[in-house]
Amino acid sequence: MTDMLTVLAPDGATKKGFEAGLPDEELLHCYRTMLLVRSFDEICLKLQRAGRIGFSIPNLGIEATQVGAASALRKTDWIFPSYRDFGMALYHGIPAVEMMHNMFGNAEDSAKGRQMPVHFSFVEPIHFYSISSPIGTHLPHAVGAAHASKLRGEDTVHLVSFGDGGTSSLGFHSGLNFAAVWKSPVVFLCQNNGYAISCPSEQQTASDGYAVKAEAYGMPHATVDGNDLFAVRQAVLEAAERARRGEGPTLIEAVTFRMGGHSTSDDPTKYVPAELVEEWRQKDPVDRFRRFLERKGLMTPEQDEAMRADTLAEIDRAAKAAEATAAPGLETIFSDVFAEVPDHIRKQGEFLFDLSQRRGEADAGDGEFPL
Ligand SMILES: Cc1ncc(C[n+]2csc(CCOP(=O)(O)OP(=O)(O)O)c2C)c(N)n1
Repeated sequence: MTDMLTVLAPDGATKKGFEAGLPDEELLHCYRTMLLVRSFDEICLKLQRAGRIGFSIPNLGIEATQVGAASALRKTDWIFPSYRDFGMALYHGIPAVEMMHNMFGNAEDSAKGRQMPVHFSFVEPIHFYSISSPIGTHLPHAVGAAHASKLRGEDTVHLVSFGDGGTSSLGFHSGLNFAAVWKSPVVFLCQNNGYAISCPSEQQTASDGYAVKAEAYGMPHATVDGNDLFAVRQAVLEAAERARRGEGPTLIEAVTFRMGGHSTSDDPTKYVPAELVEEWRQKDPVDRFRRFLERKGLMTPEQDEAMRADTLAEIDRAAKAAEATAAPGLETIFSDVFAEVPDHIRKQGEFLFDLSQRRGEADAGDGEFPL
């Protein structure tokens, strides 16, 4: 593999001469965001096991990649996330409750309960494009959006994040090819977390890593330690600056490891050797960053404990509020598609509302057209 950029050692020491270039409160915000992601995971796992939500995606081990990358972006930039990018949303101030509304698919969910859980989409405070389940389809979308913004004369960067498995998709090829030819302002962030569900990297590609694939498209690339928040941040900052200067896209490979299951439907003990998980636990991105903060005098064990309790309470409140929010109205099944509801859809709607009313499930007023 090509040289991998690392700044922060597992014991929290940084390379000689390294300057984080971030104020103390920003460093603490990065750490708190990673703790929020862990709390979100923990609570969602319990909710899913208790049958109160249908599904969730764990992020354990990937937090520094998400937060390091997000910290290098401006609020005016666009994020085209994978389904394992909770930290990017939380870092930019998307309230946890907004994400929980999606997990419960309730009336406050930005997709009105029509999406799977974890398929967040937000417009404010950062443009967070809807997560799509089909692997790799969002890469050409990001390139199209970036090209449009370039034509408008903006200096917006579009970061698109995907897994190692995503590099085997058609979207990866067409996305990278178009972006390089058009010099689109895109940062391609490949999160190489070792596995695509149960498919290990050595069965995913015969290349020497994933970053090198950029050479075939005529695009610069970088390989970074994905468990090192500063390394990811530095690579994304450089790629974003290049994009803003009009010099086009970059492919970054963040080498990291998913220490949990692919999703709540997965059992990784069936295919991930326990020794490998233990090896990566020693490089845990959250512990690493905490040790850095401790060395800098910004965090004591007591403060850490208090912050952990605080983030867990914040996510718990968010989950309770979302669970207490009503389900989307019946009419949302039919709304937002046609300006004028066609006759056959109207008939189906009337049949459904009538049935629901007879069963005592619909509220008065539900089902009034036009929707
Ligand atoms: C086009 C397509 N093929 C297959 C799947 C099923 N699938 C869901 S996630 C996944 C693995 C993706 O792995 P990777 O891109 O490495 O991301 P990671 O889950 O490791 O973050 C697959 C094959 C899918 N969602 N879309």
